[in-house]
Amino acid sequence: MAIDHPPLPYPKEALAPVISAATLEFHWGKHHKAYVDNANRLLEGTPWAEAAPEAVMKATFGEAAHGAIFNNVAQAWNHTFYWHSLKPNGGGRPTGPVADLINAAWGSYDAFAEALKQAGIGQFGSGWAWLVLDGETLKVTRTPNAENPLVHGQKPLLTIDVWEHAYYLDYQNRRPDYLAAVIEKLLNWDFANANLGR
Ligand code: MN3
Repeated sequence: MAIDHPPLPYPKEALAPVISAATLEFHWGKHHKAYVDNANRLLEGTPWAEAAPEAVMKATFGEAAHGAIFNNVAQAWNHTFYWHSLKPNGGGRPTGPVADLINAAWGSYDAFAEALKQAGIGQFGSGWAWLVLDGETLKVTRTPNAENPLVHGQKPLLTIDVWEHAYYLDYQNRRPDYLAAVIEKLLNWDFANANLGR
């Protein structure tokens, strides 16, 4: 199964001013595309050439000999998931079943939002902040580099990219400001509910 580079689910200008068209032009058009191209090149001729990306991630995670395959396949997956984790005029309080699970886990939306922001701030260097389903409970987690919660048996519901290329053109070094704005204005709760699947 070739790894694909799907179009953004909205126009490049649609997330401004939180995330500019220039950031999406580079982030989706160059960074994400490079991961997809590298993943397909690296997978060619391996036992995983026809495998689903989730299966490739689980098979190669933590295997030093397959580090490049894991990194590029996971980065391709993570970026597609990230684009869908955002939407124009999103953010703020969740709706649907995920709202009840957030209240059960954190007591309030505000406590959840702060936990997600702190996960992104606390990820030293490159990585991701996630909302995941772990068993029957929602958790906020963070992963370094390309790592994806699927390899730990968790189900991703939403993610925020905290690599510098995600925010540097718009926020320079102000990662907390980027996180706050994305959480307040862009998170796609419809996508979170669809991933929750209940
Ligand atoms: Mn990125």
